Amino acid sequence: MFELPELPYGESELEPFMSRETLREHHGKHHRKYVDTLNELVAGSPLATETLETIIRHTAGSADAEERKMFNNAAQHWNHSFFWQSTGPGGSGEPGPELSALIERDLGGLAGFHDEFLGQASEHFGSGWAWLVFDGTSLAVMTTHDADTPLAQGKTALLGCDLWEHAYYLDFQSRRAEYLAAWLEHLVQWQFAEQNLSENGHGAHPELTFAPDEPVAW
Ligand code: MN3
Repeated sequence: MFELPELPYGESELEPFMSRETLREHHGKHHRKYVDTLNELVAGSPLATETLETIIRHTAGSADAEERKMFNNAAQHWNHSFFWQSTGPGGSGEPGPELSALIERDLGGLAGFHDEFLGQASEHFGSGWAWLVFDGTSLAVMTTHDADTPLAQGKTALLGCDLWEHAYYLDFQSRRAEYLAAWLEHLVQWQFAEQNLSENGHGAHPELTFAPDEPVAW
């Protein structure tokens, strides 16, 4: 059984940038629903004992309607778990030297990263996610639609931010750019990005990190 990971901080600790009400809805209801639905869908299926990452890779791009549902819920579980770790109190500031050097080389420094991230994420049409990724050679900013995830595209995610309206509507109404600016300036956990780069950034694919019956690592 997959489980909803606990938030690595208290529900009020991201205020005023992300409210307790938002986290209660977003983590406690939206994310929980993806986990519950995923468990229902995999029960009794050949994928029941597989890891989350294997389920995502196996069902990505499937034409089968049941597998599409499984992909959507598995990827949303993965994306949200990743988002909670990308986000935290006392965030932003500057990444360490290795990641800073890559950001300088590939994105024109932290200001360039902010511009690119804010631009792509603001303009992304509809629901989805914004990411900082490493493709084995260089860093890039990208967005994915709906539940889609860099994991399914063979890219290493370093940071991820939820662009679904449920992520910001209670705090910012429809002002997505304000939500993104607050996230970039106050909540980004560069240590998490560095950890992802050092653990997964040197190969083409991130390694499998947890099995269904193990406690979720994040
Ligand atoms: Mn969400």
